[in-house]
Amino acid sequence: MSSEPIEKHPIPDGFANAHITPESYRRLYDESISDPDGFWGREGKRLDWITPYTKVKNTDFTFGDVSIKWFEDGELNVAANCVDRHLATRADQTAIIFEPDDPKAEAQHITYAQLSENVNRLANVLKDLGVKKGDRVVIYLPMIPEAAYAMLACARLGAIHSIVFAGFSPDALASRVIDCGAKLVITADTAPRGGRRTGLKSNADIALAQTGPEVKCLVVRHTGDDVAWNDDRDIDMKALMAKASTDCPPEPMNAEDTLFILYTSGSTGKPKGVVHTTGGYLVFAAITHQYVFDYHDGDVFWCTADVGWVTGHSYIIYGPLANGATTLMFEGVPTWPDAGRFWDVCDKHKVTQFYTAPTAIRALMGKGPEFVDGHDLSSLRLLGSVGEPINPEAWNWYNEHVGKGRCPIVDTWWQTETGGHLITPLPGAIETKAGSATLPFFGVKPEVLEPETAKVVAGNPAEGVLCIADSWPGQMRTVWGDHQRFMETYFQQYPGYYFTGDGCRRDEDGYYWITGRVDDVINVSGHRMGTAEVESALVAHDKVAEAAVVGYPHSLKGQGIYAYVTLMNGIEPTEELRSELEKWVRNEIGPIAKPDLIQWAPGMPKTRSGKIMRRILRKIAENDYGSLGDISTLAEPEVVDDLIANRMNRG
Ligand code: 6R9
Repeated sequence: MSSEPIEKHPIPDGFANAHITPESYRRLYDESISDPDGFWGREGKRLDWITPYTKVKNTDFTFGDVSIKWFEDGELNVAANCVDRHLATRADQTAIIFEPDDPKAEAQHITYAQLSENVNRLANVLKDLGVKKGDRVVIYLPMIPEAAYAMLACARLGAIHSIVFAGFSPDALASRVIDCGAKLVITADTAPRGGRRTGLKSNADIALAQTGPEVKCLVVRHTGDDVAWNDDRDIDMKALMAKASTDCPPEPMNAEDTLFILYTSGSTGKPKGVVHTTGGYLVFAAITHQYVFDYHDGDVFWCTADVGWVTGHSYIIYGPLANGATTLMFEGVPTWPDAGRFWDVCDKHKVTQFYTAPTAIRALMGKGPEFVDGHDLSSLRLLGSVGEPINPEAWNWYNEHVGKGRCPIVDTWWQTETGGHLITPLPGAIETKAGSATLPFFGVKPEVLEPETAKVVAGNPAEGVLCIADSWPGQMRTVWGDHQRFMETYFQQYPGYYFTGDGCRRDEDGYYWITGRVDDVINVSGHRMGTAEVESALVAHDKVAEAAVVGYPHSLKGQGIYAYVTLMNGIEPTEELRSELEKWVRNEIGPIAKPDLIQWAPGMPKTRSGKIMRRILRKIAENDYGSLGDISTLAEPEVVDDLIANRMNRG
């Protein structure tokens, strides 16, 4: 553990009137832990309830009996909370600013009245297609306003949406459609990004050929590009919306009815469908959006994530819209037409809070300060970071060049499973340190445990695995269709706790520093990837006998994907085969899963019982082969010499 004192950045002057101050943080945090019913019973009232709840928290982390319920006898509708209830006071306020990929195309300002009209029309379209409460709808769309309409239209009807990131392959799309039993896929003709176009409809065609004819396809004609059309299955969304009524009554939903499923990678098996429900999730998304970003009326909030990830769900759509905010949706990429695009957009729309990922910051940092330094950026009050630990160089660059030293940086640690921020600075209450997620949000009780003994490490400093001792309203409720897997993944290893999968240390001031995953999950440009997923894609190739995948430090992506591949007998390792395998993984999963380095491994380091020793593979991939530790238990220790001699990362 480093013993150098790390400089604390004080609360900036402009935050004296923040929603949460140092004093109220302490007081409310203590209350939220000692009296969760009192704290959340009050906070739940930030939403409009059709039937008010009388119970607040009813949760059990006991392995075998895990059950998580919040506000369980209340009824509400998420779309009514994100749209209808703002109409009396905000009908003409912009709800969504849409900034298209092409900087020359005009931005759209969609008011709450227009949002309401579009959501109601689309809900009626879905209803006419037979979508009812509890049905699943898969959304495979680019970052366009229709993605927001589709999410909210599902919520209005009580249908469960599952968004599949538009960068995923047809196979990945098909397996999710099948796993959740969706009856409808919503997609678009093509998706422009960085001046290039991806054929989403053509991907959906390949996926739907695998799912059976009962799944219909609703298509947004977004670019107008020509696409294949199957009259029995494909439906033009905008044409039907134009004819649909603008009035579709919201379905009353129980607080514990499922709002959405979002697939995420774990250390084993196929991605799992993380289930979030209606009441607790929305309360948590709304309160964190308001307090962590210190959102005030009139602010323009921009989260650069994609709606295909949880960050897009909670902080582009649900949190901001529940709060009646103005939220910006950006279709493009940070580096096109040049590395100044983010800052052009900030200046153009007078963005006040800007929330992005360290991987984007590092990429822009690498292009040089000239792309940011010429920009005004005086509208910015706060910066945010999410997705992976932010290294101090990136933090300092973000602070100096983007925030001009005036803006607090909120480094928000959370997960798909947590629904919203769990450990994060509150800008008016908590001083920051570069690289630390700082302190827990209200209602969150982190504990550091010894990985081997599961004992709580008391006092500061502490180092170990990060667990959470009690439930918070935004917590995932189950894995879709597999409650057993939910319990085994999160509640078995450390009994009585939610296990996050992350390692961490807590410093002398009680600040948390997330050190990264302790399981076989790697974090590539802020995207979660199970090494097992990439391995199973590789071994599905007929020339591959065995594959082992690990992460290694990558200067832009945080972690890169390093694959060790053993070929079938008699197959020659060639450069052509290497690129064929790269392409193969892209097609099986998506571009984000493409291995950065593939090493031909005539043999894998295995124990005598046949288990691959990943610890050794990780060390070699990290170019840290001097400290391999004990390899005497290996079946064939000599394979290690070959792997070291032919290692791919010599950086
Ligand atoms: C929101 C999101 C979750 C994993 C998580 C952790 C890493 C996210 C972080 C962070 C350090 C932060 N992570 N935010 N690590 N500091 N501020 O990213 O969800 O895609 O499920 O990833 O990302 O390892 O366990 P998700």
